[in-house]
Amino acid sequence: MYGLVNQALEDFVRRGFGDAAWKQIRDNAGLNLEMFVSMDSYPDEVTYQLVGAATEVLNLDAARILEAFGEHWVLYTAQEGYGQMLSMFGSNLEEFLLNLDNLHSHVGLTFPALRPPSFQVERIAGGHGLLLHYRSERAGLAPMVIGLLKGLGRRFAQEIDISSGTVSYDETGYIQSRNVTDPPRYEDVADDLIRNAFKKFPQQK
Ligand code: 1MF
Repeated sequence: MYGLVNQALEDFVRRGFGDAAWKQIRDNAGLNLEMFVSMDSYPDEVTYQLVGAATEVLNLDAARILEAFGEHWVLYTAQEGYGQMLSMFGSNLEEFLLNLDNLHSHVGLTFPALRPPSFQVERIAGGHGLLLHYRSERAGLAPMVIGLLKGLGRRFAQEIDISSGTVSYDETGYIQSRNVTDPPRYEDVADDLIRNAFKKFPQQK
């Protein structure tokens, strides 16, 4: 992923837990670099290693870290030069979600190494809710999407309720959709999903 993601993760940890925690996480992740370059593309493993190391140093589940990080991402990118771009793609939650694929196409024009997820939005018939389908090449990041939604709720000062969120996933462990008729509860599958995703990237010591 682009260095911007790892930078945002660094910013999240430093603000929330301090510089010492970050240094520990960076060292435990086995990275021998001082800083990330936002425009450089890094292997996904770097991000997974950092989150994996953070679970141990901060003693928090990966799902909780990813969710909080997702919320931070929306605020961070808005402050780090992407505020205008974010504004171009919607002024409320629904509009923004409908435009997310367009936003990623826009970014991808300039930064071709982008491997964006895809979002599809459905109005729930009769209700006020939206059904969000999230598809990604990357495993285990669904909790980050929950946080992204919360961050957007803050950005647009819109109250959101995603407590009834459910996920489904295929045999590869990649989340396919949040719309199935008899889904497992999000909380029940998130843990396994995350654990499996991080198993693929064992920590280097
Ligand atoms: O492949 C990638 O490198 C990549 C990086 C960031 C793909 C997607 C994203 C953004 N996405 C992160 C979670 C990805 C989860 C997954 O892959 O399954 C968050 C998308 C999102 C969702 C809800 C609300 C807002 C969101 O993001 C807005 C956004 C998206 C992309 C950028 C900024 C804001 C962006 C801008 C420039 C980039 C990379 C991403 O690259 C740079 C950065 C600095 C200098 C040059 C290029």
